[in-house]
Amino acid sequence: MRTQVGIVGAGPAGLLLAHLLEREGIESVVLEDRSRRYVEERVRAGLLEQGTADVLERSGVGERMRREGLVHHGIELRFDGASHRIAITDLTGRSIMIYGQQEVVKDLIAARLACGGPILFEVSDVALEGLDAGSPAISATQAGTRIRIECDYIAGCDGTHGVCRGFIPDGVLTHFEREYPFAWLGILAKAPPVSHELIYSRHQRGFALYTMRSPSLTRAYLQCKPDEDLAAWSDRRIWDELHVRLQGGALEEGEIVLRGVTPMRSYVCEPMQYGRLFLAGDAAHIVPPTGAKGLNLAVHDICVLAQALVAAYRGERSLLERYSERCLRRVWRAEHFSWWMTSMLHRFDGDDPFQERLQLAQLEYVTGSRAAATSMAENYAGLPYEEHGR
Ligand code: FAS
Ligand code: PHB
Repeated sequence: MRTQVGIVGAGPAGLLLAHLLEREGIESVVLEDRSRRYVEERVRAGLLEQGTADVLERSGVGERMRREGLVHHGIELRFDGASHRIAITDLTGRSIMIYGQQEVVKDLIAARLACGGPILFEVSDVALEGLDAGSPAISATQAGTRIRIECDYIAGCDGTHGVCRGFIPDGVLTHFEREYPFAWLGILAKAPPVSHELIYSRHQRGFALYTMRSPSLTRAYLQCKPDEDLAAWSDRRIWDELHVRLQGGALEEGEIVLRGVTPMRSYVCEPMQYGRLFLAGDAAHIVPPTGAKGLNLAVHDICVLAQALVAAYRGERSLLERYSERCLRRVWRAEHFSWWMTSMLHRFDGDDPFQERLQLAQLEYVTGSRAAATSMAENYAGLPYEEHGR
């Protein structure tokens, strides 16, 4: 087989890249090791920055998001038994969109199949070659048959556990990493959200986040141990802990239809490219979900990569050469913001009263100073995309 751009991974990054390239008349093939059903039902992110919502809308896959998504103009911070609103839209003129990642994936797959674009699901043993020889190719096995796809460029959009990064020779990449001594126990429940805005709560017993997916689906997270035993958490215990950590206010309970533990980690690899291979999204960087930046960073990478590939096919290669540099500025801004939110709102092991005072001082400042609240709000809603005129 031959195509222009070979894309590994049918997550939001890979699918959006195929979509944006298709709109510019550039062919691609997407390879995914899971089934279509699996990727369309996988529950992950739920908060879209203004910039992400604009990209989906401008590129023609935002109609259902606009219809079913929830536009929010603020969030609540709770600590010391009190609640404080951060008026994001009043402070920045920008808003956020609550719309499940799997809904974004469904919309992108539907658009892809509607234009006849190939997505090869349930492939295995993906291998890359010719990255620095100018003749890249992807080989994989599908339904027992080994296939080889020659292309001009390869996009590694295969997430944190993907294989593409591993095909970059040793010594080329620098890895920056930070592990956190806690994780998130996340639930999805058939319960109408009681708050019309997200609630981030710092509590003696640990962090809690109250969010949603729709007017009938609540999503919530509790800080837990990295090796937390889910079996030790009955529905009763989860709701009781949420009541306590959300520090008052009504809470509608309902059937918990999904639960899982999400590790908390910060990771960046530099550079995000090698020869004809370009890494995007979680394949190149991970943020703890406290700042809701994972999906949004992936979308920004893809906007930079799509623009650079389009320019390269028109003979202008400098954007492609600067792909990494152009992404990493926003990546590190989001890494800092996600680390800052995580450090301000979580309970760290050991009894460290000085750390606790620092957290409370930070929360007092960000909820008491317009300048500090504005800084938080603009990072949270997402800084405007630079340079590409979007
Ligand atoms: P993805 O991981 O989404 O997609 C990569 C794709 O590549 C997957 O479909 C995978 O199956 C496929 N793949 C992997 N290896 C392959 C191989 N060898 N061959 C072929 N295909 C392969 N972010 C937020 O902002 N807010 C959140 O609330 C939030 N919650 C999260 C919860 C969880 C449990 C996790 C893991 C992440 C969460 N994130 C959240 C981060 C998440 O949204 C990611 O940032 C986002 O999925 C990144 O998108 P992609 O880079 O496309 O990677
Ligand atoms: C979510 O809705 O899943 C969500 C929202 C905000 C976050 C993390 C997760 O910071």
